[in-house]
Formats: sequence, C-alpha cells, structure tokens
Amino acid sequence: MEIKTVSVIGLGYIGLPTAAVIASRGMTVIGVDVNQKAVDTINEGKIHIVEPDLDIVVRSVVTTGNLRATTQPEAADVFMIAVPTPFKEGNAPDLSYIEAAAQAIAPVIEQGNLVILESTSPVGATEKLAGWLKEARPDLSYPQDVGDSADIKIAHCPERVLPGYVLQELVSNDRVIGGISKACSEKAVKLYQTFVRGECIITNARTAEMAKLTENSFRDVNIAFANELSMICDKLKINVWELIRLANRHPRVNILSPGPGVGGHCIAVDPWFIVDSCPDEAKIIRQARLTNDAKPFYVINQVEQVADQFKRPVIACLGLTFKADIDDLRESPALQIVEELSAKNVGQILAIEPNIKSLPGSLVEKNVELITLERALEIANIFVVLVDHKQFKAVDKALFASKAVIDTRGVI
Ligand code: SAJ
Repeated sequence: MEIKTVSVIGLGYIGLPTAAVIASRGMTVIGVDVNQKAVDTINEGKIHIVEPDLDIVVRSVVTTGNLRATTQPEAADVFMIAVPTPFKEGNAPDLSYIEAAAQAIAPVIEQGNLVILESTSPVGATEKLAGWLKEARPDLSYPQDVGDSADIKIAHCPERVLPGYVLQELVSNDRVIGGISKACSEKAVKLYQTFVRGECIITNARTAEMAKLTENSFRDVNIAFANELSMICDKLKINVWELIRLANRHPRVNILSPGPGVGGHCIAVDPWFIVDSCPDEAKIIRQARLTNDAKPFYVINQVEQVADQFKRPVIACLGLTFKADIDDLRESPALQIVEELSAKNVGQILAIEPNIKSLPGSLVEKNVELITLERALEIANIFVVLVDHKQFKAVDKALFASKAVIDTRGVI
C-alpha cells in the first residue's frame, strides 16, 4: 500500500524536523504533541525550538498544507513515535512517554498501518510498545504473534542526528531499521527511502535499539578517556591539547576532546540504559558515565583554588550551553558549573553566552550577570572557558595575557 499520510507523535528536537522533512517530500504529515502551545506555534508556521533552517522548512510545509499539528491523534498510514526517553530514579529508563504515545494512537490505528519507534530506547522497548498496542487494540493482529502477515507492522528506527546539523543529517545519515518481522522492516525502509539519501540497513528491533545505545556509549567512553587524560595531564604538567594532537597523529588513534563534562539529553543518558540492562557486564560504560559526571566538580575545584589567590575574584564564565554554537542549556555541565560557583559565593560571577538573550532563573536568583566578552575583559580577573563557541575561538588570545585562565575546552 502506498504511504500517503504520516503521523509524527512528539514534535520536539527530533519529531518536528522529521515531520517537516517528510512533509517537504509531498506527503501529508500530521504532527501530534501534548503541548498545545507548541501545536499552535507550528500551525502558525513558526517553531518552538532552535535548529538552523528549521523555521524556513516548517513555514513552507505549513503554508502548503503538508504539515499540520494537533493534540489529538488522527488516522494515518504510518505513525512515528519521537517522544523523550529520560531516565528515572536509579538511572533506569523511563518508558512512560512511549507508553502514553501507544495509548494515544491505539484508538486510531488500522489494519495496514506501520508504527515506528524513533525514540532512543533500551533493548526490548519496541517489543513492549508492540505489547501495549496489542493490549489496547486486541481486535488487530501483531508481528510478535503472527509475523509478516500482521495487521500492524512495527519497527524501531533510532534517530541519529546531531543537534545543529539535524536537517542535513536527517537526509544524509544511514538508517538502522529493526522490524519485529521482515515485512515490518521492509515497510519501514519504503518510508525512509522517500527522504533519506543514506543507506537503510535492516536488522531486528533489539539490535537496532542496541546499535543506537552503542553509538552514544562509544562517544561517552571516548570523551571520558579524554577527560581522564586532562586530569592526568594537569597533575603531570603536560598540555593535554598538545598531547592529544600528537597522539592523534598515529593512524589508528582518534581521541576526542576533554571538556567540562558531558551534557545534552543523549550521550549523558543513553549509556545508562545499557548499564541498567546488564549492570554486571557494563563496567567501562558505567565508569565513563561516572568520570564524565564528575568532571564539572573537578573544574569547580580548579576555579575555587584560583579564586583563593585573589582578594576580589571576578569570574567570567565563557559559555553556558551544553556544547558549541547552540542555544540549548539542557543538562549543560557549563550551566551546572556556573550555578555551583554562584551558590558557593566563590566571587562575583559573570556569564558570557552569545546564544541566549536572558539568563535562566537559577542564575538570575544568584545575581549572576549576563555581559559581553568585551565588558568581561575590562572587569574580570579570572576567565573560565566552558564552551568553545565560535565567538570565543575568534577572539585575540593576547587579551587574556594578564588574566588567570581555566580553559576546559582548549580555546585559549
Ligand atoms: N563533548 C566533549 N568532547 C568531545 C565531543 C563532545 O566533551 O570531543 C561533549 C559536548 O560538549 C556535549 C556532549 O559531549 O556536552 C555531547 O555532545 P555531542 O556533540 O557529542 O553529542 P549530542 O548529544 O549533541 O548528539 C549525540 C550524537 N551521537 C553521536 O555522535 C554518537 C548524535 O548523532 C545523536 O543523534 C544524539 O546524540 C542523540 O540524539 O542521541
């Protein structure tokens, strides 16, 4: 059956760009979100998140009528679930958003539909989703019971796009597609081939789930290695940036960059899903998480030691976002460091963040000021580089000659 209508459940950082790209290929896309404000914003042709060029695509597909948002699920050929999978107490995955999405679409699914889980999920989540759908709609048949002949096809196809490059990567990245049966995978490939230029590779649902977790854990472990090296180098009085540059000249070495910790809602979360499934086996993966989570406290300690040497420490913190050149403060180690420093009364705290217009409440409360780098260079005596924004990389490094500098990103 031809795919004409796609419903995307969850219009956040992944769902909205995916909905917009599919709509731009001429399909009818119904975006569903529980947030009425987000739905209204999208229906006005505007966006409620920041992602380069997304506003242009959304405006265009809303104007042509290819994308429409609603809070109430409607019938469609394909349902794509792109809701958050955070962790709860004890770092165990919280599948309640996926379960809620299943309950929401269950009344409108019909024979011949394909349901795709795009949310990053622990191994077994797609099977659980299939179970929830079956429970809610026992009148339909499912691939876990009858295989390829099922009324409803179900597959996991994890998103793998990099925030800041979402529109490019949605199209250019290869996709791992794990159906509960072969026919499920094949139907999902048909959909993805309408907008993906990368290869669509078929596997089973459990392997697809684990592939996504593995990618992010691999990155987390590599960053933990770099962060550990940075602390070793501080102790041994070696410049870690030069060290990594040199080691990376080896044809089979590729060490990532140390930083103030690992932020965002993916790399700092997903490895825990593996640890939760296999606590006894996932030793390196767990340790990487602990190492990266401890790095902000190491930086705070460094700042405190430097501040102790000043009568009136004025500390300029460069960057608040979780990584360079975005406006996203969620799970940001930089923000965590600035919050802790301001709570500890280490000195006067200034924040320099070119990607936001006002400070979050947690910093306003503590009298942290948002100022320009130029002004900070006039009044601050300590500089803490927390994010490698392009504006910071471009600045004349000689301006910092008379300042105390703690550079977590190797910018200065
Ligand atoms: N970081 C470092 N050093 C590095 C690289 C990153 O400290 O060398 C830090 C960043 O500053 C940031 C954190 O790690 O705080 C995560 O940033 P990131 O750019 O590594 O990743 P995300 O979270 O923006 O996106 C990741 C991507 N995964 C991989 O590259 C394997 C993306 O492709 C995934 O789609 C995304 O997670 C996701 O949604 O899971």
